[in-house]
Amino acid sequence: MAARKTTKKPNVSAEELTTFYREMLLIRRFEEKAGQLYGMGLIGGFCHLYIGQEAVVVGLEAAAEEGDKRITSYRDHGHMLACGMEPGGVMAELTGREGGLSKGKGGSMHMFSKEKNFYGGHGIVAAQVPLGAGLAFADKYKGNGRVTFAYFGDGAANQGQVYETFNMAALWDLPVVFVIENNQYAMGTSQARSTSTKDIYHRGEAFGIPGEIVNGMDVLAVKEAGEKAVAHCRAGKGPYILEIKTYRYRGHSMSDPAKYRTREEVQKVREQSDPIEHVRELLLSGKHASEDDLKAIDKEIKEIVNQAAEFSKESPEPSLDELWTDIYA
Ligand SMILES: Cc1ncc(C[n+]2csc(CCOP(=O)(O)OP(=O)(O)O)c2C)c(N)n1
Ligand SMILES: [Mg+2]
Repeated sequence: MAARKTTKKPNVSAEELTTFYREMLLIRRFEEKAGQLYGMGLIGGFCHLYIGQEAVVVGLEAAAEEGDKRITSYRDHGHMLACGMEPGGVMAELTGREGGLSKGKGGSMHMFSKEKNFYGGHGIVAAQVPLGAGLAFADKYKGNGRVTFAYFGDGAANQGQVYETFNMAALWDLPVVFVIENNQYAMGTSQARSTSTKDIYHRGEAFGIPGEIVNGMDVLAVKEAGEKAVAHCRAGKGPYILEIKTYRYRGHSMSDPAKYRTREEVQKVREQSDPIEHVRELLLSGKHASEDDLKAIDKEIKEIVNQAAEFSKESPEPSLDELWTDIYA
């Protein structure tokens, strides 16, 4: 686990730091609320929380431009919030209600937004990787200069289809950033038990795809690496791999007893590397914000999340007529 301390002085404005703080906090509070609603029986099925990994998606979104695309796994709520999808629509989808982004018919793992270029939300491990390359292929074909971020986990990185995709993406110089969110665990297996090497991005070398390791607990480091990767893709040089070392604080999903690691391990990361605490410290030590300013932001975010939760409870169940809409048959 990379420590959160940055050695160099951050080259970032107060405004941008505050935005990072706000965006990461929104994801954290949203996920905590989702956890509560799940505990109350208001969310059914699977629910994979993103707590601890917030700096990954917030940093990369800061490197993205209008029209760039993103696609990810089932651990997707943070990605949706970070690209600007409505918290109420996401939460109402979790509770399976009409106001949800998939009209309450998709749930936690299946949401999309054409407007925000968010292509899901995929429950099959690694399935989003070839789909992401397909999105990049379309953009290359159209010559529109867009880049796709294809996110996947350390566990997913052991799937064969990832390497078939690497081959084609490199062969055709596709503008895709492969983002390995290495949170050190798959469903119930640590990376050490399942993966032959400590670092995964090296596997790109076999296909001629460059890549690097990034400290995923430092949003500034993520943004910087993201900009480099995006510039590489936009210059027509083909794919790039970012292996972002991060950590998930909660279980794999809400039903995971997490017996494969100790509470102390989780506590240590929370205390020493928390990505939100990192930005909070930068804001305070740089005198960009006072404790009161941050309290006001906390209050504002809490209000947004409470409203999303209210909406997700009040929105009605989908009508039976909806059973036959949005299907191929
Ligand atoms: C093809 C396939 N195999 C197995 C599963 C069950 N499964 C769901 S998530 C997961 C682990 C994936 O771990 P990782 O890629 O590290 O992502 P993380 O959950 O850590 O974000 C597994 C094995 C699945 N959904 N799809
Ligand atoms: Mg993982």
